[in-house]
Amino acid sequence: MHLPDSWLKCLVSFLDVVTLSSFSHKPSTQQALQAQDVVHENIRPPGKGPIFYPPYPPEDPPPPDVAIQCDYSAMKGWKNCNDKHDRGCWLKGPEGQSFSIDTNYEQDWPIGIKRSYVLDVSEMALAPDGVSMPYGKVFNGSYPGPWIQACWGDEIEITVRNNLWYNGTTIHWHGLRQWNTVEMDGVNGVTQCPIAPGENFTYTFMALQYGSSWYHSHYSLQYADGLAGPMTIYGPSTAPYDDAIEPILMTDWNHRSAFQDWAFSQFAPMTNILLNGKGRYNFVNPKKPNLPIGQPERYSKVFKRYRRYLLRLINTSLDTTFIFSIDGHNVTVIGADFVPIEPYSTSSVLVAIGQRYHVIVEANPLVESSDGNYWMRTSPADGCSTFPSKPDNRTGIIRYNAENTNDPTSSENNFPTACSDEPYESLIPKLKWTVGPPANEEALCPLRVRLTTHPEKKNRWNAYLDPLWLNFSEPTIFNLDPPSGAYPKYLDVVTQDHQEDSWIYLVITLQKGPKKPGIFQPGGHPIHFHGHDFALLAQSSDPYPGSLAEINDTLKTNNPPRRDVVLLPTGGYIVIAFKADNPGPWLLHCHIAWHASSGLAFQILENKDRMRITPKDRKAMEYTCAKWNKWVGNTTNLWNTTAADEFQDDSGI
Ligand SMILES: *[C@@H]1O[C@H](CO)[C@@H](O)[C@H](O)[C@H]1NC(C)=O
Ligand SMILES: *[C@@H]1O[C@H](CO)[C@@H](O)[C@H](O)[C@H]1NC(C)=O
Ligand SMILES: *[C@@H]1O[C@H](CO)[C@@H](O)[C@H](O)[C@H]1NC(C)=O
Ligand SMILES: *[C@@H]1O[C@H](CO)[C@@H](O)[C@H](O)[C@H]1NC(C)=O
Ligand SMILES: *[C@@H]1O[C@H](CO)[C@@H](O)[C@H](O)[C@H]1NC(C)=O
Ligand SMILES: *[C@@H]1O[C@H](CO)[C@@H](O)[C@H](O)[C@H]1NC(C)=O
Ligand SMILES: *[C@@H]1O[C@H](CO)[C@@H](O)[C@H](O)[C@H]1NC(C)=O
Ligand SMILES: *[C@@H]1O[C@H](CO)[C@@H](O)[C@H](O)[C@H]1NC(C)=O
Ligand SMILES: *[C@@H]1O[C@H](CO)[C@@H](O)[C@H](O)[C@H]1NC(C)=O
Ligand SMILES: *[C@@H]1O[C@H](CO)[C@@H](O)[C@H](O)[C@H]1NC(C)=O
Ligand SMILES: [Cu+2]
Repeated sequence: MHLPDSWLKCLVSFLDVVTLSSFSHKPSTQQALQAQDVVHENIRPPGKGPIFYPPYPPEDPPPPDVAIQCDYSAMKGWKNCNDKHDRGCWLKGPEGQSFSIDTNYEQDWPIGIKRSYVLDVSEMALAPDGVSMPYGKVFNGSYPGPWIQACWGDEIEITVRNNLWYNGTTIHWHGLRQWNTVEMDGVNGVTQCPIAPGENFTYTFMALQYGSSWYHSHYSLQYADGLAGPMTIYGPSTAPYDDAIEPILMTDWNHRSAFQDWAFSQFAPMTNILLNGKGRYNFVNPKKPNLPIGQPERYSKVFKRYRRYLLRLINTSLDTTFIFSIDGHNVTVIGADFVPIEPYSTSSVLVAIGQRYHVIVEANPLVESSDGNYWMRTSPADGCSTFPSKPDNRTGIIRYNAENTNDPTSSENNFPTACSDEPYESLIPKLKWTVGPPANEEALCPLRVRLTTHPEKKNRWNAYLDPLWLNFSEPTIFNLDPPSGAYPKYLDVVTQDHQEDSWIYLVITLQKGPKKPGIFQPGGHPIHFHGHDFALLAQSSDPYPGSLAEINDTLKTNNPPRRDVVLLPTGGYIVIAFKADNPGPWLLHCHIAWHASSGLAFQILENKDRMRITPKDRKAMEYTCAKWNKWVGNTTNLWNTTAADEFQDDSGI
C-alpha cells in the first residue's frame, strides 16, 4: 500500500486515545434497569395502566391478524393521549407527567410488555413480478417477511430458526440502537457466529426508539434474495394524521440469486422495482429482448377524500436509490430513519438504501386527475441505479375511485432527480442535540473510501486499512484482545475508548475513481452505522480540504440532521459525530449490497471494557459458534465446493 507520510501518521494517531468530556445528557442507566426489571417480570395487572390500539390500523374493528395493542398496564394511573388531533402525545400520567414527542427518548421511555416472535428462514422459489427466481430466501414463506410490530418501551424477543440448506444466517434489526445489547445486533463475524442450518438463536432487545424500519439478514448477499421484512415501533409523531397504512417496502429486484451474480461478476444490473413484494415486469431489456414479461400486479391503496394518511417508506434496495412521489400530491415529511423531525412539505422524497421516511399525505389532490386515481411512483435517482434502461416508475396506485380499476392517467409531479439526500436544511430533529468538540484527535484523519484491486480478490472497496474480510468463526465480540495486540488489517477494527459523555467524530471521504468494468460507482454511497443515531455535521460534494480546521466554521453542531444512513456524495465527504455511550463492536458499512460484499465497511470497537454480556447470552453465543464450526467443518454441507476456505467468497456481510 502506498500512502503519503501524513496519512501514515494519521493511521497511527487514529489508534491514540484522547478523552474529553462535553456532553451532559447522560442516559439514566438506573431508570433503564428498573424498566427492564418490570418488563422481565411481565406483569399485567388488569385494568391498571392503559391498553389500546396504536394508530394502525384504520379499520374498526381492526383485523386481528395484523393489529397489536400497546399494553402499558404496568403504568398505573396513566392514560393514552394519542389521537388524530394530537399525535404528539403518547401517554399522560396521574400527576401531569407525560411521554410525548418532546420526551428525550434516549433517557426515558414508558414501561411496555415483552413481545415474543418466531421467524423461520427458508428457501423458496419466488416470482413477485411474475418471473420466477428459483433461489429465493424468505422469512416465514413470504416476501417481504412478516411485519414485526411493537410499542415504545416494549421488550422484543425474536427467535430466528435457520432452515436454509447451504447458508448460515444472522438477522439485523436495522437502525435500532441496541443500547447496551450489542450482542443482539445480528452481524455475523462481528457480534456473533452465523446460525447454522437446523439451529436457532433468540434476539432480545428493548424498543427505545419509535418509527419504522426493517430487519434483514446480514449474512453475505442473503437479503438481496428476499430476507427482508418491515418493523414498526409505535409512538408519537410531529404532525397530526387520521389513519396509518402498513409500511411500504421499496426495492429493486433481480431474476437471479445475488450469490450467482456475485460469483459471476461481483455485480449485476437490476431488472425491476417492487413495492411490498409486488411488481409488474414489462420493460424490454434492449440487450435481452426475449426475457419473459411477468404478470401485471401493482401495489394499490384506497384513500378517502380529506383524510390524512401516514405512510411509512422503507428502502430495502440492493443498489438502487429511489425517488418516491404521488402524482398530484405533496407529502409532509415527519420522520427520517428513527428520528422525528420538524414537518416539511415536498413533492418527492429521495430514499437511499436503508433509509426510512415517515410522511403524511393529505387525501386532497393539488391537481385533479380525470379518473380520480393517481400513480404512486418510484423513480431511480440519476446515477444511483444500474437498470439497463429506465424501468417503469409507475409502481403503485392511490385510488379515490375504487370502482375504476383501470390504470390511472395522472401525470407526474415536477421534482429534481439528482442522487442526493433530502435537503440538509429540511432535516431538523424535533429532539435537539448540541454536538460538543471531538474527543478523538484522529477526527483530523479522513477515512478514505476507494476502489482497490486485490490480486486474487478482484475489485474491492476499501474504507480503512483493507477491504473488510470477516471470519465467521471468530466474531470480534469474542476476540477483544487479539493475540499480537493488533487486529489483522482485513478486520478493519478502529478502537475507541472514551468517556460515555464524549463525542467521536468521523470524516469519510470519497474520491472520484476511474471507471472500472464490473463495478458500480454510484453518485453516492448510503453509509450505515450500527448502534447509534449519528449527527451529520457536514455533507458536501466538494473535495475534502485535508483537515477539519479548514471546514471547522461550516460544521453544524447546533441540532444538525441525525439518522443512521446517509449518502456520501461522490467526490465529496461527510463529517459525522456520535456519542460514546454504547459499548461494543459496531459495523459501519455501505448499504449497497455489492459494495458491502466487496469490503466497503469497517468496525468501531467502542469502549470494549464497558461491554456487559449476561452469562445466559454468552452461553447461547458460544453454542451458536460451536454448532456453526461443526456445520462448516463438514464439507458435504457446503454449496458447490469441497473446501471451507473457498466457501466464503465475500466480506461476509
Ligand atoms: C412464523 O412462522 C412460525 C411457524 O409457522 C410461527 O409460529 C410464527 O408465529 C410466525 N411468525 C410471525 C411473526 O408471523
Ligand atoms: C449461500 O447459498 C447460496 C445458494 O443459495 C450459495 O450459492 C452460496 O455459495 C452460499 N454461500 C455461503 C457463504 O454460504
Ligand atoms: C431452538 O433450539 C433448541 C435446541 O437447540 C430447541 O430446544 C428449541 O425448541 C428451539 N426453539 C425454537 C423456537 O424452535
Ligand atoms: C433506495 O435507495 C437506493 C440507493 O441509495 C436508490 O437508488 C433508490 O432510488 C431508493 N429507492 C427509493 C424508492 O427511494
Ligand atoms: C409542494 O412541494 C413543493 C416542494 O417540493 C413546494 O414548493 C410547494 O409549495 C408545495 N405545495 C404545497 C401546496 O404545499
Ligand atoms: C417516469 O417514467 C416516465 C415514462 O417512462 C419518464 O418520462 C419520466 O422521466 C420518469 N420519471 C423520472 C423521475 O425518472
Ligand atoms: C477463522 O477463525 C478460526 C477459529 O478461530 C480459525 O481456525 C481460522 O484459521 C480463521 N480463519 C482465517 C482465514 O483466519
Ligand atoms: C473549531 O472551532 C471551535 C470553536 O468554534 C474550536 O473550539 C475548535 O478548537 C476548532 N477546532 C479545530 C480543529 O480547529
Ligand atoms: C456431514 O454432513 C452430511 C450431510 O448433512 C451428513 O450426512 C454427515 O453425517 C455429516 N458428517 C459428519 C461427520 O457429521
Ligand atoms: C458449480 O461450480 C461449477 C464449476 O465451478 C459451475 O460450472 C456451476 O455453475 C456451479 N453451480 C452453481 C449452481 O453455482
Ligand atoms: Cu457503496
